Amino acid sequence: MTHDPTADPGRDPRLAHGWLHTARFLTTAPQLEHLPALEVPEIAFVGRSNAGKSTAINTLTQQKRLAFASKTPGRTQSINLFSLGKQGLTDAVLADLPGYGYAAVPREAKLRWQRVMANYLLTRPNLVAVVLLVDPRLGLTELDEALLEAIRPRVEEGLKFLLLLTKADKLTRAEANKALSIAKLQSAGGEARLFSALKKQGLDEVATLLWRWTHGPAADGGEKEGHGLDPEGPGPEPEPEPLD
Ligand SMILES: Nc1nc2c(ncn2[C@@H]2O[C@H](COP(=O)(O)OP(=O)(O)OP(=O)(O)O)[C@@H](O)[C@H]2O)c(=O)[nH]1
Ligand SMILES: [Mg+2]
Repeated sequence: MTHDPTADPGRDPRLAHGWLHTARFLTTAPQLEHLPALEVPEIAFVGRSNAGKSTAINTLTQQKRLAFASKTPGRTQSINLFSLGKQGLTDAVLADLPGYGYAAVPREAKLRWQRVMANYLLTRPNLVAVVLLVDPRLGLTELDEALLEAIRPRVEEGLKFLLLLTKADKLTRAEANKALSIAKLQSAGGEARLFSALKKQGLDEVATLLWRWTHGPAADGGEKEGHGLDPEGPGPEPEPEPLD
């Protein structure tokens, strides 16, 4: 099958999983200005702390400890990039972002992280897609809504968007269906899917979608000039403590 020249990882989940399995750590960036300028398409995994971002990345790439997942909220504290691509050739990048909304984080750090993340989502030139992970038992929180509002103009300009309902294993079938219908309305122009790392639910759909997003006609992220990470300059960046 893998030798079939017509084989398309955008449709064949086995091929998409093979591609995702090539994921390897690229770099970690405590601040935006530490992110390397990249030409390949990038997909960001965002959401509140503990939503399951790192676990989703590990599950999708079939690697146990690629991204740091933990019961302790706030585990991911920097932007971590992972390269994808066969034969060592990077054709896409996944970004695992620190979660937001973790109550124990001081207000100052929270505000700073919100600013960093908004900057990242609005200005990262090679960003082609955003996966917003939401625990359907909590629904969209105020911060999720704010993030959606912030990226809406970019979604209208072609940024791909997926509202991923995580930990679907915690819901009954009826609850899951209801959560999915609500999420479809909330995703405003984007996609919505149920996902469970535990039950391996939704993996095929998400894997093929990630491939199509990074290999489709609009996968170059549009503007390629400059790094464009922070048009207003880095500004004062205080203490390097946890971002979320
Ligand atoms: N039942 C269940 N638990 C999950 C699932 N996905 C993640 N979890 C659990 O949720 C907790 C948080 O997962 P993480 O992947 O670390 O969450 P995160 O969004 O990366 O969190 P931060 O890095 O703090 O932003 C861990 O205890 C995971 O085992 C799932 O699909 N089902
Ligand atoms: Mg994490």
